[in-house]
Amino acid sequence: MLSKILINQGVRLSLVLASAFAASAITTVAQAEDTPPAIFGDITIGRNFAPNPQVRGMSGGSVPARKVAGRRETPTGPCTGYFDRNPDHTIQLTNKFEYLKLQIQSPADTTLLVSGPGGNWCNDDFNGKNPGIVGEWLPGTYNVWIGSYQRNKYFPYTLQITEVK
Ligand SMILES: [Ca+2]
Repeated sequence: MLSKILINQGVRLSLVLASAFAASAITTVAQAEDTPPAIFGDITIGRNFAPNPQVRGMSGGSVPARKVAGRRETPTGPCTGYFDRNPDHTIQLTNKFEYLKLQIQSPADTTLLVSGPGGNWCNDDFNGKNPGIVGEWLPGTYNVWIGSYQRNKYFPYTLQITEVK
């Protein structure tokens, strides 16, 4: 996890440097950029939440997904790839949702495990190579892991939650 955080800071630093460079070249560029989503951020949502929460992170780790999940297969998909031992995010739902969609966007092929009230759910390729989970969610705390296919290979991703079908 520590190495993932350090990599993230490196990525962020290079982005800051790149945008500073661009700003000096094009002086009219507005400085009021949107605040980027938190890295390894946690999410708390309740009824009628808005906007759709978004957090970032780095996928992967050294532990096979099936060991973290305690199984190879779940109703939402296979437990594949490698995770950290500790979750990348926690999500708190203050009420039940009849429908929520949690989706990952990454340039790499990533995997997903969500563990919370009612069980463990894995997924691999929900939308292209990006994993996601949709369905009914009970209130409570969920731990979320994002995995990579190769051990100790880290890839940037964005996690988003929406009620939009
Ligand atoms: Ca995948």
